[in-house]
Amino acid sequence: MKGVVYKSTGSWYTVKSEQGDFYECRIKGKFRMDGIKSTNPVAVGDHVAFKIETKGDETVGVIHKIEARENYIIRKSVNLSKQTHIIAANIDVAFLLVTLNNPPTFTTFIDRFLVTAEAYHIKAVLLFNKIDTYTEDELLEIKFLAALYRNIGYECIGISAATGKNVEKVKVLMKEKVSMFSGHSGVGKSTLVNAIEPSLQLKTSEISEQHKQGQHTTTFAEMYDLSFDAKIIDTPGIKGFGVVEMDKEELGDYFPEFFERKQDCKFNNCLHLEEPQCAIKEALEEEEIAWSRYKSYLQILEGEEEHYRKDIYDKE
Ligand SMILES: Nc1nc2c(ncn2[C@@H]2O[C@H](COP(=O)(O)OP(=O)(O)OP(=O)(O)O)[C@@H](O)[C@H]2O)c(=O)[nH]1
Ligand SMILES: [Mg+2]
Ligand SMILES: [Zn+2]
Repeated sequence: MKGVVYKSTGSWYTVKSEQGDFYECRIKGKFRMDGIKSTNPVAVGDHVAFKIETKGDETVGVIHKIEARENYIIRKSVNLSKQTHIIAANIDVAFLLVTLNNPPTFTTFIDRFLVTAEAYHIKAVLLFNKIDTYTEDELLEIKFLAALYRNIGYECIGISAATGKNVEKVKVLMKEKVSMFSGHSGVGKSTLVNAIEPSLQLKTSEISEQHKQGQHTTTFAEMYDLSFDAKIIDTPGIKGFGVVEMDKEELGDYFPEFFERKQDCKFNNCLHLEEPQCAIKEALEEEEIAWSRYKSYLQILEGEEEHYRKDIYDKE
């Protein structure tokens, strides 16, 4: 049988079959996917093949195959075991909730999120939440930010999870897709999910309660079916994405407005720093590229040694 993983606890996986039934499954044998040494070979969102095995009264599913992933998001383990934890797979849209204040979301945080979404090949959408609370000046600031990111090609929507303003527009983007919501604590992720699907209320509060008690150091994601043919993956404790491993030369490729100009740089391995005839620096001077984006780029580039480790991939 074929199905999709909705929940994982590390040793058990809840799989929904194509017929719509849920099965508790184990995995058989060793899985090595995408050359990653991970603590969990099967993740929420994975498309799997499984068999039903019956022993006496007990029926368990056994997963024997994982379909190739469209994408997946990982978290590095904190120790040096070179293991990664796959949080979720096959995500169609990643929404980032942004608030100006209460709490503040800085452009560097937005840009890190977007870079990671690009690297993961996940469509990213920015939701400027709490628009019911802003002053005229603050609304102008939101407009400025939305224009900046729209100009690069990202979809931006001003919403209010509290009043329901533009929540329908979010639902339209979610239809027939697997979505994920990210953002700092307090930006309104739970409120938005509840506005989108009031019947999920209970589940989301359960999850955050569990999280508050801090019992779960490992994060297990869970997928939910929504009433309007959409799915969300809830990842408690994940405010953004983890940082992806990449080469310095690669980073600029995840800034779309840099990527589209880089063929005009004199050097094809230009890092857009002090190199002569750099198309990115020129576009920056012409104000075609935002300084805030370039600042984020530098910050991520400089943080590379610290944040980006290449050795977590299993190179055997
Ligand atoms: N005025 C207003 N308040 C909002 C809006 N969205 C969320 N809030 C409030 O902001 C606070 C935080 O919202 P939550 O939904 O709990 O935020 P969260 O992102 O789930 O936070 P964590 O679970 O800690 O990550 C709550 O008091 C909400 O009522 C909005 O659009 N307008
Ligand atoms: Mg929450
Ligand atoms: Zn350059």
